[in-house]
Amino acid sequence: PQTIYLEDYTPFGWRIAEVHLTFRLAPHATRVLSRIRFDPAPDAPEQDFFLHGEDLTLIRAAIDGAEITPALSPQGLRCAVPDGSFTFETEVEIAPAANTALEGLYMSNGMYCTQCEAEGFRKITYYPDRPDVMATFTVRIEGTEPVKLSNGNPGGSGNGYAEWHDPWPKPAYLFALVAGDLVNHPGSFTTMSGKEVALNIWVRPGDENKCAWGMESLIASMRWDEKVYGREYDLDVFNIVAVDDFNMGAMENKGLNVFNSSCVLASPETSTDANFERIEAIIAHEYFHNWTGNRITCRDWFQLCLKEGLTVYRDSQFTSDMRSPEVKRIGDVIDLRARQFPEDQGPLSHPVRPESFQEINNFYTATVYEKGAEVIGMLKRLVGDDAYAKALDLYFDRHDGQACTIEDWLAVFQDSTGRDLTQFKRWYSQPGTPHLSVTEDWQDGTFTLTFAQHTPGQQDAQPQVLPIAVGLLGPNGDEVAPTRVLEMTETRQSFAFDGLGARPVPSILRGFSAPVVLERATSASEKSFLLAHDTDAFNRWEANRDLARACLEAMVTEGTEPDDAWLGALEQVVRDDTLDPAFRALMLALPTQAEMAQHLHANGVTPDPDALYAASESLRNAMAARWSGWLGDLRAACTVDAPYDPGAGQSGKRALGGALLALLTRLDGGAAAQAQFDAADNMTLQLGALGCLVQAGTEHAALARFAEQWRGDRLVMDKWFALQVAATAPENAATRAEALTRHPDFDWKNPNRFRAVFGSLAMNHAGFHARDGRGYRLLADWLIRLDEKNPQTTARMCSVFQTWRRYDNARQALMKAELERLAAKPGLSRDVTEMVTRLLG
Ligand code: DPP
Ligand code: ZN
Repeated sequence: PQTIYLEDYTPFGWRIAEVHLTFRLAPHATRVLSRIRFDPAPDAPEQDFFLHGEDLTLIRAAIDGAEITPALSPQGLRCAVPDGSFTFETEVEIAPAANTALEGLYMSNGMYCTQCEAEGFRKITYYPDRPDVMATFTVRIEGTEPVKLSNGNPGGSGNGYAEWHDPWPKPAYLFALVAGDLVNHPGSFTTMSGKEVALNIWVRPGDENKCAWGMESLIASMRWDEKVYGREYDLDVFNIVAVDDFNMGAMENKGLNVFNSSCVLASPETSTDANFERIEAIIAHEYFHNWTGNRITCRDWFQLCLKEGLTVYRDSQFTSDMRSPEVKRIGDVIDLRARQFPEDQGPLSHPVRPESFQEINNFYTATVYEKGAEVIGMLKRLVGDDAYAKALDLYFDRHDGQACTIEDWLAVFQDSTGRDLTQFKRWYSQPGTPHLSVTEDWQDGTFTLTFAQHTPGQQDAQPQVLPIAVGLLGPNGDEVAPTRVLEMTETRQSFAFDGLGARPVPSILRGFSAPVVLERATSASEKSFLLAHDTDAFNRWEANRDLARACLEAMVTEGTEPDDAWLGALEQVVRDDTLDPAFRALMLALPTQAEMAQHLHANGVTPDPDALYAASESLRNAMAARWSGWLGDLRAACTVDAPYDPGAGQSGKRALGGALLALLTRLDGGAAAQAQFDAADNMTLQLGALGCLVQAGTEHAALARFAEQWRGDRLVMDKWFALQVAATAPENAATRAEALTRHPDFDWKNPNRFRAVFGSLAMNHAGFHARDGRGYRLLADWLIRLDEKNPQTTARMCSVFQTWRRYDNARQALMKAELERLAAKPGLSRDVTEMVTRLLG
């Protein structure tokens, strides 16, 4: 496969004012007619006329009305064109019903839909399919489907046709078309300047009762973006469509967002609190893209973080405002460590702005998205909130309607703050997770912290700009120096705090102010002190997490008993009614076995998945036994006596109650869980109880009843598939996953269902890493099979092998053999070829 390089960028030789498209829909033979006016671009280098096009049957092509015979290749079309402006017309035929890759125009349950990001539009018609070519689109859809949607505002419609016009110039990746037998959940929003916008969530008949939350979240997002960023919506309508077969979470097509149904449909009976929160966040994310992504887009795909890092950052601000900022921050850091750290520290490591790729779909990663958002958070911490707000105003003013680069983004900050961001820019170009070590010194009332940074595995890494938020606590636990952001720019750098009466205890990297690994040799007693007293909620949680990791590490490597002192300190927090229940639930959650494997590996210890599983079980049993006196009462106190509400208040209580139930189950063999399961009137309680029963091994009847109750609900059945693989004992995981692949409802071509089984297998750490290699083999068998239908989802799932070099030689050999078996498969997709090559490289 060909490698594309950032440094090879050249602008397209023509400009497009307007695109006219006509679709004559038919499942196996859809005709797409396009008429495009091309004008020479004044500053572009001279070049051949080339349009992308893949899997298209060309019926006819013409320039200024005269038919031509262009040269065709599997990548596109080339032909001679006149010197000045000209009109280019094509008619192509495509087969959406045969499109299982779910890129371009495809069908899901009889409904037509599209996914064009990143390079799907070239599977619809011949076009310069690159984000820096922006044009207005006029679209006519002909077909018998009752609902026919595209971007922009509705135009004429009548018997068998509908027209749409999008007045905002956009790149082709934001094109969308949907047609089918759909029903809508309507809403409306009045913008800050008094414009009325019609809102709709379009779903399959039967799903109408699952749209209210999505609509509420959309309206909240629109209001928030006006209030916080001053951004107003710019069309007469905003449509969202739910699609069952979708590779990603959702897509921000202009005025017509398309969502994986799992990321928009919600009802209390069928969705958990976590689902509700995630839906709220994704609706916001896609809506926020209207400005950060659509009005201002990316020059090329290397700049993906320009829109994604910023939009993830914006959606995290939104969630913090809607819920608890502390809880959101802790959740984000858990997620960053679980998904981005392994990527950054393994063979898939790449900069936030990659410099080369073979298949861009492989770079929709946690590094581009989540580390990209961390970089924005650091920038804001460094320049301050007011300067950030000013810079964003300038960004929108200066670049509206343009396709931009990271250089443009940073120039806005440089120009509006006067700050030199040359060194800061390394965050976009240097891969790897920096490690930050710290030593301290105390003399004559002055406390000095000396930091050193280095990035393991990256020989060429230059020192990064690190905003290190630090506060100091006095011996009695009072804060003696409030949070101050230290700006570290050197490899080694000291910062002094003077005028102190007694040696303080430092609270370092508050709020996780930079995405680094903090290496600090602190005593357990100091961590317990921070756990008890830190005024920074994140660091309080972090102290607990450190203690939990240390405890599990000692249990695994030295065979010690669980740490009494820590459990005592943790108990205080968990039972402290003045604290947010959601925070207490997070404190109660142990590091996952995968997190422990990462931690041990960083400490030079080869992780043994079986030993990690055993230690985590025995720690949980010890917690349950030790706290048996109050677990039941505290759980009872978490009961919600009000109609279901997915907001932070109730869901925090249910989260704590659920964590306590999991411990109680270790004492009562599942009696309380069974009772909760039987009485549950919402999915959070029902699924939480079922998970406990699976863990206890007493789930048989409940699983059957659950399946009976929810047979007709695809999204709930995904949970049924996922839970039994994720929560079962490791020795059963692969067997169970394998058995589920033979279940009549295992529709493996549906990405959600495939991920339900195999994503969950990978999450069952000791089960996936079964010593005999069954887990690896089963997954590889299915990846080989799925690649023929859906390369994108297959490639995405390959990343579960990214940590393969952490494990013992025997497991490494087994994983390597499976990767080599995948690599050797004839006809392997470009997507998976690139992934496997990088994994093995
Ligand atoms: N651009 C999309 C998103 O992140 C990709 N699925 O929202
Ligand atoms: Zn996005």
